[in-house]
Amino acid sequence: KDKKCVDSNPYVEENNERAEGPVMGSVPKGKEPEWDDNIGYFIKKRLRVWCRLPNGQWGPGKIQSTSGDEATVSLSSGAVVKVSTEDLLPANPDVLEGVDDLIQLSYLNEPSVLHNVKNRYAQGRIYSKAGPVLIAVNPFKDIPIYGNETLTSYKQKAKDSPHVYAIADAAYNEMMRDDKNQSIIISGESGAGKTETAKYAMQYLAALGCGIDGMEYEILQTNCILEAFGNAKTSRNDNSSRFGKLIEIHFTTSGKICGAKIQTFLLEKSRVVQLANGERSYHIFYQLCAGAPSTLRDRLNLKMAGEYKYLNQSECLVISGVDDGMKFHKLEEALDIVQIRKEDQEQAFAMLAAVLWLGNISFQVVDNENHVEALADEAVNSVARLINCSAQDLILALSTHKIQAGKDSITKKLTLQQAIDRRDALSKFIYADLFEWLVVQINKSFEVGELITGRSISILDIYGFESFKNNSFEQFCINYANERLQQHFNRHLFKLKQQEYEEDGIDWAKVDFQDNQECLNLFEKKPLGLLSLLDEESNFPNATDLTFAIKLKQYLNGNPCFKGERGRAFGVCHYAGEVVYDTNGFLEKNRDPIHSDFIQLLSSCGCQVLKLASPSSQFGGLELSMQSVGTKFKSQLFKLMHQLEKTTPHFIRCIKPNGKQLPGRYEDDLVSQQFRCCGVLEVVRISRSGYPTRMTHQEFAGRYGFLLMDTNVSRDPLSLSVAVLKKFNVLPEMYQVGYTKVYLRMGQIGTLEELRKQFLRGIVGVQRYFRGGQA
Ligand code: AD9
Ligand code: MG
Repeated sequence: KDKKCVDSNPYVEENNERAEGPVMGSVPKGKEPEWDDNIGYFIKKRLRVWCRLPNGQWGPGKIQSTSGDEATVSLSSGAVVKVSTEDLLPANPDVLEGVDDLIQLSYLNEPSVLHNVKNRYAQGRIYSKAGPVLIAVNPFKDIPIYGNETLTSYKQKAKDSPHVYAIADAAYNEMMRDDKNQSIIISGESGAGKTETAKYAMQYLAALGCGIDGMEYEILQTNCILEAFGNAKTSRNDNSSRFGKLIEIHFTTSGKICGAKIQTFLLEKSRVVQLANGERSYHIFYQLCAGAPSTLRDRLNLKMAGEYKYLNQSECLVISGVDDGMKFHKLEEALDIVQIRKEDQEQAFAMLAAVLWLGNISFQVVDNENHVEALADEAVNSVARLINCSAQDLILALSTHKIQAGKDSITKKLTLQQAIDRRDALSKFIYADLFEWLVVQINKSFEVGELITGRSISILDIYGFESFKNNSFEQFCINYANERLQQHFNRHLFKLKQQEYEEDGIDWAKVDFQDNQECLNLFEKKPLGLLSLLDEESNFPNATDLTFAIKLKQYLNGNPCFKGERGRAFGVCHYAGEVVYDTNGFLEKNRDPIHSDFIQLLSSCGCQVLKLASPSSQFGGLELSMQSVGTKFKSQLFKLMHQLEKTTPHFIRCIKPNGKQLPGRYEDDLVSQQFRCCGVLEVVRISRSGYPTRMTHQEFAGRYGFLLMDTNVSRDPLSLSVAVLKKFNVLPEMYQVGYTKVYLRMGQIGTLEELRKQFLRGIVGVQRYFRGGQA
């Protein structure tokens, strides 16, 4: 086997300094052998270094002297400090200040990468590249880098600096060129800018693919609708998406938008009934209360937001700078544009009002066993009228529980807590169902006639990794989804590339990236994985959140990704760090019961916008209770991953520079933690040390072999390829020869192509190259 090993580091600069810097994460505390050898050089040339300060951050300085493992460093602040050489890392020369792509940096250590992105951010350049990945740092203010003018520059290739437009442009062009579906996968923490970024990507695609009946304009309107019903103010983001979203845009053969499809994931239902202080429920409630015209208010018996318990419980009714009333008018327009009929709109608003009134229903004790009954007041009467049932039926459904025992049914009264839980379950059910209905309606209006394969671009905007002080079932699901997405990212950027090199016998400096398969197994394995055990426990009538936690510890304690914590808690070692979950509420949230009494009630009310109640409903009570929330989410996620596997992915990592949603504030710690979570540095290293051009020996020999004009060379493609590379003096560090392919560094193929062109044109005699080998 003709396997050629080359010098492992081709990036040798003029002054012979080692260019390949250490990669964060692979070497603890920044220690790197070559760096030790280079310190002397840095002293001599008075080059800048990064020095780890006592507070853990990195500051720029220059080494004055070293003795043993200690160095004296003068910091740019003027202070002189003595530090261990382990706390020093090489800094990049000034000429590389603020490069577009982190790959261009000579030294790729953590402070260098952070500094580069920070430097750009300070100049309003919020986008950078890390190899194929776009990094977007949230500016938290309007910057003039969007809109028609910029859009046109990217379209005409007049601009090519990193931008979400450039990513959308690449996706579109690759789709047109390869007839292959594309995806733009946007991830990041809450408030990092995913949804805004997704909107800009859609805006660009709409501009490129405009043509058919203004459909692109209608598609953009969906954002307004989905945000009204699916976004809310949280402590992290005034407009936080509480659901995951995949929007698939379809194009014709000529590249015009011809349809779209939206899929949503895991709407946070609990927000409808329960709010943390300072947070809000879904925007739509406040918009409706503030903006509904008086006739509608009368028909729905609508009050101001502050009068509803579901909304006033968190003491936060408005968002500064947001006019909910005006937003309501925008929403109505958008609903018209996506062709939702006026009567359906009104039905939807009626369901919202019903949910609000449900929250105001109160209960009174009716016997000495503390059983309760709903009060027949304005709240009950309003709900009954809005969902079109009798007040008596509603009171019965809210206050009693019918149990089927053989052919007979027994009616049991409820305690206060049971009744409140049931009422809230009904509210959550109605809201979630309404949300689903809305998505179905939107999809109907964008239905694609005949699908053309390979002509779609999907944009995924999904909640990023979450780790709070108290983590519940929602974080559990969200982080599980992120674990899956991370694997997808790994697969594409690391595994596939690395595997390909290894299979072809290429000398490939292994890159230390975390494979998270083990963590995924912890979630998915049957029967002893988190989700299976949760389902099993959810099916036991007597199980509690505590018995669930005990069971987990009993079966999973040996798993390296699992951490048994005290009491009801357990920990999972995610790729982005360890998260402790509190199992409080897990079983109930996973079961998500909708009681048969409600099913009966709602199915008799004939409301068009509720799935349960619509005539085409395929939901019998049984089917509803079949799948747990966890299992349903898992299969949705599998379907999503399967769909994404079939696309060429483009990744955007959104970064939140501070936790206060403030412009101009860049917190090093927060950013570096996010860089670590999304593997930015590893990506840079892989992309740079890679060989972007690869051709099979057949292709290579077929294309360039004739340039040899030498019949003595063996005719097998591999030998021909080697002969071509030698003959034309391609430097040994610029290529590798694998079992099946030739791998070339950036720029090499251009030189060979030029030779070939000239030869074919006969302008220059090929003989010349036999001697000098220079073009
Ligand atoms: V969450 O996971 O849904 O809670 P996102 O979606 O990551 O979150 P979002 O896109 O909603 O964050 O951005 C948060 C806020 O940052 C926006 O409301 C804007 O005020 C701000 N933002 C984000 N991106 C940009 C931008 N490119 N230009 C200006 C921006 N402001
Ligand atoms: Mg969002």
